[in-house]
Amino acid sequence: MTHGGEPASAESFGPNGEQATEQTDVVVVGAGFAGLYMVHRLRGLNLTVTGFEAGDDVGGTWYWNRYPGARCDAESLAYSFSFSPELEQSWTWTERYASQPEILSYARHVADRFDLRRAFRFGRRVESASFDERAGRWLITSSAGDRVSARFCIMATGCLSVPQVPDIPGLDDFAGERYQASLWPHEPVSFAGKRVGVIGTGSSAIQAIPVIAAQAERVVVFQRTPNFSVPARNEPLDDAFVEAFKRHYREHRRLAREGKASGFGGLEAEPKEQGPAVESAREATDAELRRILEDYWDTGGARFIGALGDTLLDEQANEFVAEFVRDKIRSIVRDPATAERLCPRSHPIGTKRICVDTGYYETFNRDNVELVDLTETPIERVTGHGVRTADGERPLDMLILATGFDAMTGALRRIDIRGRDGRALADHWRDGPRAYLGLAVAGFPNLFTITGPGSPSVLSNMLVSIEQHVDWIADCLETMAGRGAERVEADPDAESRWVDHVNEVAAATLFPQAGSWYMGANVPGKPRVFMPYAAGVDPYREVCERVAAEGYEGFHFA
Ligand code: N01
Repeated sequence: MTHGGEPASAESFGPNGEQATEQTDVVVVGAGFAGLYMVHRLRGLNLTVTGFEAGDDVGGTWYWNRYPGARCDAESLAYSFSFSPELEQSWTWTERYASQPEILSYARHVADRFDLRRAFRFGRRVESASFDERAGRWLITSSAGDRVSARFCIMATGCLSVPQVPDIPGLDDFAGERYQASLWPHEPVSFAGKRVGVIGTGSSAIQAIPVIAAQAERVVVFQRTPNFSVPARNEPLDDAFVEAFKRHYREHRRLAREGKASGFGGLEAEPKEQGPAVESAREATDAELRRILEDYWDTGGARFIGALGDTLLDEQANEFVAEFVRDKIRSIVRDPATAERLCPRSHPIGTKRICVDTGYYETFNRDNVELVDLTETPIERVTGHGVRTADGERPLDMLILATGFDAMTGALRRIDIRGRDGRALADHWRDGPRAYLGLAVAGFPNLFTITGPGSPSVLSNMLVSIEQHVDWIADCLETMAGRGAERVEADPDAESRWVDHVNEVAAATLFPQAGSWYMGANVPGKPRVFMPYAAGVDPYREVCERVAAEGYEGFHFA
């Protein structure tokens, strides 16, 4: 493997006549967990790799999202690589849900341990990738002027990596400190003695607000849509628990791969399947259902949403669970009017990503925290010194935008990706993303997307899905080498059938009822299509394995 490409041969031309200055076997875009493991596997195939990463170091989402309180909502022992038993035995997590700094340290440790950094060029954003039909190669260009010719281009660009900046009048007039949660500075930010405004109440804000409120003079939360949140019950990991868990690590990993223990709460040292307590809310009395929910609430974590097997399928079951959480909010928040404003009513629970918090609702009992309901008093504009809503201006020293991401497709669409005949991916995806298995796109040979749209991705433990995709891609490249094939491309019909299937699965759930980022609804003009594959990681993995076993059904090799 090389970290620099080799000098390009004279044939390496881009479609517009540009010439590559170097060549490599594979370009990998992104040095998050997906890019790191992809490089590791490619190295095992004896392929030369050139990686690009916009950040100055590895870590991806955990490099950028350093806002106060940032931590994972999957349990550390499960949100980690399984490919190396030595790695999983030697690394020690300190908390049930790891904080951002700890996960970033882990990513750095993995990069060092497997010598992955030297594959990457940091601080460079890939700007374009175009397939040169004649040469059968991709030409990849970067913000630093790189022009690399590669046989394969693998996008490890992340599902939530393009921040969404809201179009609020006057935003740029604000004279105080302004931060985007997902682009938090590397230097310490002090909240002491400051009046802090937070716009947004998704997972990021719900994690950050309690931490900021404990330090700031005053916090004003600008809420447009309340979200459902469940307690994390985070705690330090006990040595004896970790030791016992590690003794069974291989079995824990098997259950995770098969979607039987997702790691979204309630992991025990002994491996155990984690199915719903009842398949349907209709199987139990209301009192029994409440006892089940109480038990999941006490254990903590996002697996709460799976306590009843039909929460995301049946409106009545969903409303029962939603009302349970609303009652929790009413019991925690002392001011009844504030509690009601915090109660979500506009979407079924779980159809927007459930949030996992540490003391979020309790924070609204503090004297220094105010909730502004933007449905009652919308933002008129940001001024030089605060935010003006319909009921007046609130003076602020700091404004934090926790306004989400252009999810799933944003990172791919902002690169000018052109396949055969110069066709732009943005055009191919004009009405919503189209991809075969979320791995490959018809008309874009030798291009792979890790955890792309149409795969379980954001509905799963990302580390589990990343490893599955990387392994599948590596196996595919190995098969190609064995067959002497130079090119692999998804068949347009196979792609269409898969897209239809993904849509059918989503249509049978309550997911499409929410204006969520899963649906692209948070980005003006983005097509409303449910983007992840909602059938679960196990059925999905089986499809991918079957496709490979049947000679890569739906793919053309040339
Ligand atoms: O973003 P979001 P996020 N005026 O899109 C509001 C993952 N994640 O960064 O709902 C006022 O959920 C918007 O309001 P509305 C996780 O998958 C994981 O918080 O559009 N408000 C919403 O409240 C998560 O789901 C972890 O009405 C505006 C908020 O901004 C995903 O990332 C931690 C507005 C955006 O919420 C995204 O989470 C953090 C406007 N103009 C993130 N525009 C963990 O692992 C937007 N909003 C725990």
